[in-house]
Amino acid sequence: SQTVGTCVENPTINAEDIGADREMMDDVFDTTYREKKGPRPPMKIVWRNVILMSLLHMSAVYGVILIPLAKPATLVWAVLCFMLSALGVTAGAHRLWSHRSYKARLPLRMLLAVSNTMAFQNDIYEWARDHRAHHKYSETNADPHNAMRGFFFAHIGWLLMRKHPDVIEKGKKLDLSDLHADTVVMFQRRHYKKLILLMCFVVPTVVPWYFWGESFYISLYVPCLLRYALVLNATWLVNSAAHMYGNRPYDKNINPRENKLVAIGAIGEGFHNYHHTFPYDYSSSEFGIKYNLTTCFIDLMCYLGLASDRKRVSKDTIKARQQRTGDGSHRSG
Ligand code: ST9
Ligand code: ZN
Ligand code: ZN
Repeated sequence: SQTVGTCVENPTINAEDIGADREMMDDVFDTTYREKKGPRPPMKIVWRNVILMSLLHMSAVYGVILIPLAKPATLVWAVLCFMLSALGVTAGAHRLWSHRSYKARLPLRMLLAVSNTMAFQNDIYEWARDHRAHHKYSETNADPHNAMRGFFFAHIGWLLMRKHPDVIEKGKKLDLSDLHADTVVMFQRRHYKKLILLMCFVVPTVVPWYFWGESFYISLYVPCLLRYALVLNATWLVNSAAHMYGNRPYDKNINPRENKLVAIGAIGEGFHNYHHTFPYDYSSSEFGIKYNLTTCFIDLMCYLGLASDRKRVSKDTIKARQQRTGDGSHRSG
């Protein structure tokens, strides 16, 4: 098959591998990009973020201690909030808005934006902009959570300091026209502060306290703060652990790996060697719904007529790629 676009320099990647017939292509790894020479600019720590993240994680530990005192309904609610916020990130910010791996009708986009706001991981626009940079300039200084800077930086460190200037310079050249054209994305961005206050903090806390008389502190520390910290860390593990530990059956030349534990915690987002090799696959994995609640959710939405155009990589393309560039650890299921 023919060699295309940014991959001209890499003869092992072909048109099917990158889904070259897509409308949005700025999540494809740019093999021509070279890290700039010279010393890294000084690290500028943002102490406000260090303090807030420390407080959040201390509150989460307190939340764990309170779990045995919580009412069963509160625990069910906490799990529901976890699932909703997680789907807002995986099915929403990630597979829909960053990669355009399927299409979603307005009611589903609204639901995903509400769930995404509950996850408070920056607005969808900013998340997708950073994420496209992460794929296109993967593991260079233009990747916001460049895993070459170590586990801590890739996990949380990148949110505690100013961005590397290369992130902003290369990020400004990304095609984000589809996000600008999405009224749901732009509405969420415009009203983000008010909306996170409501969806990430007020709703998770007030529901158990008001509807079944849970104590205010348990409502605040378990479904709100502990749940928020857990969703954040499950997400960050994709950037840290899944860029370091696991096999590389599809491309041994890149660092992202297949990590089943991360996949379970991140509801289907741990098959990261596959995902960086074929970023447009709506399942983010070769194996469909296996360990992949997000794929189950998108399939259900399709069944209900709220989603369509799920993009999938053909078995032949996967096989050819895995034989050409894989590390030999590929299994068929
Ligand atoms: C959070 C995000 O946690 C997590 C994302 C994880 C991604 C995971 C991906 C893995 C795959 C998916 C798996 C999902 C699994 C889910 C599992 C669920 C169970 N391009 O940022 P600023 C420009 S957030 C172009 O302030 P600083 C732009 O003009 C947690 N331009 O830079 C921008 O202005 P504007 C909660 C860019 O000053 C301006 O620069 N949130 C780009 O260096 C300034 O931008 C926090 O903790 C770009 N890429 O500050 C807040 N970037 O935006 C953390 C920037 O107006 N953030 N520009 O257009 C901050 O405080 C700051 O961003 C900072 C950097 C201090 C980190
Ligand atoms: Zn990655
Ligand atoms: Zn991705």
